[in-house]
Amino acid sequence: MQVTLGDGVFPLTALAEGKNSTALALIRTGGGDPPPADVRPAELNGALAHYAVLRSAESARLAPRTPDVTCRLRLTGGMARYDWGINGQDFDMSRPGALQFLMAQGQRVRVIFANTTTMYHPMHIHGHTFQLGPAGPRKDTVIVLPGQQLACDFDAGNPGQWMTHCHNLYHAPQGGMMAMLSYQT
Ligand SMILES: [Cu+2]
Repeated sequence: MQVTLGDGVFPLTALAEGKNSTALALIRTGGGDPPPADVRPAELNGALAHYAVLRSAESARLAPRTPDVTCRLRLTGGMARYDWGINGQDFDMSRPGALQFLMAQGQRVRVIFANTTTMYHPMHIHGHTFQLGPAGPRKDTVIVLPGQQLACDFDAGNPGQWMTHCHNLYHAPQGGMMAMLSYQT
């Protein structure tokens, strides 16, 4: 999207989804007084585009297919003990095979993230992109809301051992909420 600015001082305001906190920057192309710090552009009051209303472009869409393998990843842990994990396990870098999910090249893989925690987790996958639903968006990071269960499909066409992990780095610093997806040869 391209925005053409006129002459003046313009607010660039970001609104955090799920809470009312904002961040503000100013773009100055000319003279004039800045807007007040609590300026809130009316555009921020529109409806959020949830995954359910997004559609992938047909050229990027996975062909309809029943999954060959399903990986169930419960997102676990909490703030009190700071014990973020998957299926109750803290990923151990020295024993990556202890928390891995197996697949084979050519399979349609379904990953089901079940968020049992009270926080949202942006779950990232390496080497692939998820599709949500039969015609939903393709994404390499999906936000899983507290208490939500989200099914994400991909085609196993990139052999290797790939991590899937929470993209909040403080939930998966060198372990924590991460798991390995491993192709079997
Ligand atoms: Cu997280």
